[in-house]
Amino acid sequence: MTAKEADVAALAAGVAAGERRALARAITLVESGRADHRAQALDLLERLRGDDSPAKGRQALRLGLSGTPGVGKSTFIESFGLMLTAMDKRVAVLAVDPSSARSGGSILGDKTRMEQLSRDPRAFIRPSPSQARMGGVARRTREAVTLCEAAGFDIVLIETVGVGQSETVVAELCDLFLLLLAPAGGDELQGVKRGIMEMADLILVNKADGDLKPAAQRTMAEYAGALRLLRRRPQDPEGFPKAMCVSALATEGLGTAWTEIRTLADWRRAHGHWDARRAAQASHWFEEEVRQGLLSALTRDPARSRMADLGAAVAAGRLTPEAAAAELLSALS
Ligand SMILES: Nc1nc2c(ncn2[C@@H]2O[C@H](COP(=O)(O)OP(=O)(O)O)[C@@H](O)[C@H]2O)c(=O)[nH]1
Ligand SMILES: [Mg+2]
Repeated sequence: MTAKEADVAALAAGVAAGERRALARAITLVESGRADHRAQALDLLERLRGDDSPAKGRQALRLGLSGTPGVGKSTFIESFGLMLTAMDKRVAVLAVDPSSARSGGSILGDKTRMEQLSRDPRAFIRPSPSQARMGGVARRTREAVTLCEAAGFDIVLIETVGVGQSETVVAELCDLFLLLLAPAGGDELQGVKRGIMEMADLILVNKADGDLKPAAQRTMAEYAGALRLLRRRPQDPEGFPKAMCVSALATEGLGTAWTEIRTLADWRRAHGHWDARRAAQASHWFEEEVRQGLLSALTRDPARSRMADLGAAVAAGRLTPEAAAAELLSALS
């Protein structure tokens, strides 16, 4: 065993033992763009899946959580997370944040709203990686989810800011998708895109407290109506997807939300939908890796210089664009 392999083996042991520092280092490793780190990251993930790893077969409940800025995601994660850790559950929080390149990571800035949870020894909060592009962030987040699972976390919360594209990505990472909404006037219903409604397993109308309570209840009723109009999905038992009211601030409705989540998760496990979804997600990420790998191969030699030569030939009229593309692609495959 080389020194590097021994390092990775030690890291795998640390992750499998549930050590938070080892987990943080492992996530940093999978997020790295360096080729040697990538090889180590793949080695690490393989070791954790291996027959002799204590982490083999561990599964967390992966919960996606989406909502526009200000609806109360951070406040919800704090309250909901603390409720779960008080039940002796271990909770990890990750983020897919398409805007983090500019803001420097949403969760990091929000740690003030997750003050207690971030100090809780049963919790692990990881800010979203900065700089990388959307696709890249999501691919590495999937690996981070896997690492949290291997570290024995019971629940992995994957937060995203609702901007359309990121929900689709998070839906490919989670077992259940929660959509957090704020109380609003009737015409706001159109503000949530149909495609996002169709992804939701549970719609939580937050801020159902004080003066906002009646508006929250109206909003909830409107969404419950809208959900009934959607096409029935095979992965849902009677009554799902569901809309309900919560207050993250007053910690109301969170226990009920947890019960609904477990009911749905148990039903899907019992009826084969859980495994089927994970299998479909694995295929999706395989294809995504291939696509991204091919795109990045185009930015490196020999493909890059071949592309430049062929591009010049096309510009000079010596080759048609189609013939040049076919030539490049056949060299790649
Ligand atoms: N009244 C009320 N305010 C809330 C609730 N949850 C969050 N807020 C407030 O809404 C604002 C945005 O919350 P935050 O958690 O940062 O939202 P995020 O941008 O989705 O992460 C803050 O001022 C919170 O105090 C709630 O349940 N009730
Ligand atoms: Mg926030």
